Amino acid sequence: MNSPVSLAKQGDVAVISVDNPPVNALSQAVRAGLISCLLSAEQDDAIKAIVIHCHGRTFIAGADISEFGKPPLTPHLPEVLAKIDACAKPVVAALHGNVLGGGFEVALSCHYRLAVKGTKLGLPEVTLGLIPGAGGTQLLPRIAGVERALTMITSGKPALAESLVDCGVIDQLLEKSSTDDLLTQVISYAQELIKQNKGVRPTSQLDVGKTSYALDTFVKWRTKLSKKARGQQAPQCCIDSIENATLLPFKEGMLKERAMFVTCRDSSQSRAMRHAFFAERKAAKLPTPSADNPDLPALNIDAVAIIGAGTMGGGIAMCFAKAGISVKLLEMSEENLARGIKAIRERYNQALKRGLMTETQLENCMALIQGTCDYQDLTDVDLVVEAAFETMAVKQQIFSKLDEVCKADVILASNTSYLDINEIAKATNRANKVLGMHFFSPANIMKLLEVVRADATDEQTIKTVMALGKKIGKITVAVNVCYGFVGNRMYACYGREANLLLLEGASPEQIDNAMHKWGMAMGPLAVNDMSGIDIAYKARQENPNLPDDPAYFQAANLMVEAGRLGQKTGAGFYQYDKETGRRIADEKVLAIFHEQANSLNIRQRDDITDEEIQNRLIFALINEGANILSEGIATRASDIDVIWLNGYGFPRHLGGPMCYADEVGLDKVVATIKEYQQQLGDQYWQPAPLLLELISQNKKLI
Ligand code: T1G
Repeated sequence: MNSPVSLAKQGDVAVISVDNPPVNALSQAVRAGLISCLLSAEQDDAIKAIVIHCHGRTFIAGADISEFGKPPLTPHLPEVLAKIDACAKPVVAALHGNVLGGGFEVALSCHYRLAVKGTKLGLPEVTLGLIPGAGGTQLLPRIAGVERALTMITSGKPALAESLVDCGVIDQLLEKSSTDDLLTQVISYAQELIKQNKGVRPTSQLDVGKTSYALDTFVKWRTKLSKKARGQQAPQCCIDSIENATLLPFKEGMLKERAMFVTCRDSSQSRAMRHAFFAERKAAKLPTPSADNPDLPALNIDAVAIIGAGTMGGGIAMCFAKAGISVKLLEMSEENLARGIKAIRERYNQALKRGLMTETQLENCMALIQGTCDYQDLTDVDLVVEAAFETMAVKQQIFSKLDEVCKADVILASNTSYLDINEIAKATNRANKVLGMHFFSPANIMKLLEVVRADATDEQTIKTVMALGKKIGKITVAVNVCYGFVGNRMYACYGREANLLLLEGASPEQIDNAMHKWGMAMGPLAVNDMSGIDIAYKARQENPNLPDDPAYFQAANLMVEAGRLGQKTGAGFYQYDKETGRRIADEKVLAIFHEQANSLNIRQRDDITDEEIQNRLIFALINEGANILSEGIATRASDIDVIWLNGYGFPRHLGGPMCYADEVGLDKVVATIKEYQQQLGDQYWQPAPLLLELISQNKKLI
């Protein structure tokens, strides 16, 4: 089979070209090809300098992640980089696109680096539960200094080439051009090196520079990341390995880095985070055969309308404007419209203050958002997202009006969190163009978009909206209709158990602390207080199929009925300090729950453990997720993980509820569910048939 790496000569410059689409990942063939071509060029006396470049849209974007978890293949990447570093002739990297992970390590091992403006360079290994495994923690500090290395490696965030010139990572920036132009310019640079007799610059021989960082740097970074990346192993290993670069000779630092990389690579946290990486990309692909049908292309969406300029409607409008799509924002009154547009500008200003957008970008986004109170202004849009009140009557009225004024092929989407899209579609004569686009609050921040296919939704509509979701920067998952679709249906089970535990004697802080200790960013009751306990309360009022159980979400109902809606009323499951907004445990709620428990004959217990809280909330998620899979509401277990990782803050280093269930062991999950069935009854704790089936076949969910 042809090697993805080839060698050519331009005069006295050797050109090593990598061509391994789609991202020139460092597969075994690429690693072997690099070594072979490098040795040939090094042994060729006619060659005075060597250039490494890549075909396609990017320089090497990293190791081939799909090889992890399989028996490692030689040559290992550190061996390749050692040969580049030690090469007797100057090696120049020609960089474009996304120079990430092992790709950046290849570049750092080269003696010179030229990059097209806009090139992104980074070491994202930590986002996969890894540390750079081919010298990144030893090379980057030697070129860019300790602080820059700590920032880039522990965050995993790439930096633009323009910002890496001063610190010496990039030797020359080149104008945006084609890959060929880039190569021509880099060859000229190499020829200049030869003319000026500029030789090799092995990075490994650079000194980290003892004065380039404060003595308490590593202590400070360990403390910071123990909070910011709580429970994660890889960020701490990154710090340890970068500190080794300041303490040990290069070779020893490399050996210790490799050992830590292997430990991380073989950890459950990295397996979970690599699963998340591929699951998100798989979710973007429709599981239907028409997904690749060229006769059914996704439609162009150049102009949209958003119905409702409230928190959700405004956030959704921001997503489209940020992607350069014009937005008609419709409200029922000029006053509501003005308030909504003002709120949008304020939220964009927050992004500006955080350096996430420029003043020009902000004004361009605002210019793309046109307010109106007249449906007649919507006749030229390609798609509408309705984000109005969460009642079926209101939505059907809006969809009927939209059906009247919009062009025949316009897609009509609802942002409903729970309601039946099939019922909404009945208000139109275009049910094939109606579906759900369920955004998560705040819509301009949260990455998840559930694309809800109704019975009559046609393939082209689904395909169009899946592509549109990616265009506006969302992680999209196609799901089918049921109450609450996938995420919220599972979230109701999670919240149900939290509410029942309150009536059984656990306090809000015990439940929240247990879930925080388990890995959730915030406990369920603090989250309820933050978003408003009345939101789900109103949804339950609209739900005709509530379980026949007077205790169901009764703790939350009592809070709402007592006017304790959460932070917005100064009290909910907790009290909130008027000055600081700080959350304070409130004995009053315990008395309310105790009284309710007595009236419902629920035995209050003082032996509720953190483990019981954690298992009841998380195994309730797992069990409902398995039922959702059996019913075909979600088509892949990995899709359910993508929803929970990106919509509900499930810890990424645990991979999502389905991945976590496999890690715990389905037999243990089911055995615990059976214990709850004995202890708490059949109503909520019947093991999902799919779990039983997988155990009998010795299979897993993922
Ligand atoms: N390995 C294998 N496949 C990869 C890959 C990789 N590193 N990166 C992308 N793909 C596949 C992806 O699954 C998809 O496949 C297709 O390429 C397009 O990807 C030794 C140990 C580069 C910014 O973490 O961030 O190096 O679905 O849809 O939106 O120290 O891909 O088409 O079949 O994401 O244009 C470090 C991961 C690895 C970079 C492009 N590198 N990739 O985004 O395309 S660890 C990374 C990305 C490492 C060293 C360590 C993005 C991208 P399919 P895509 P995109």
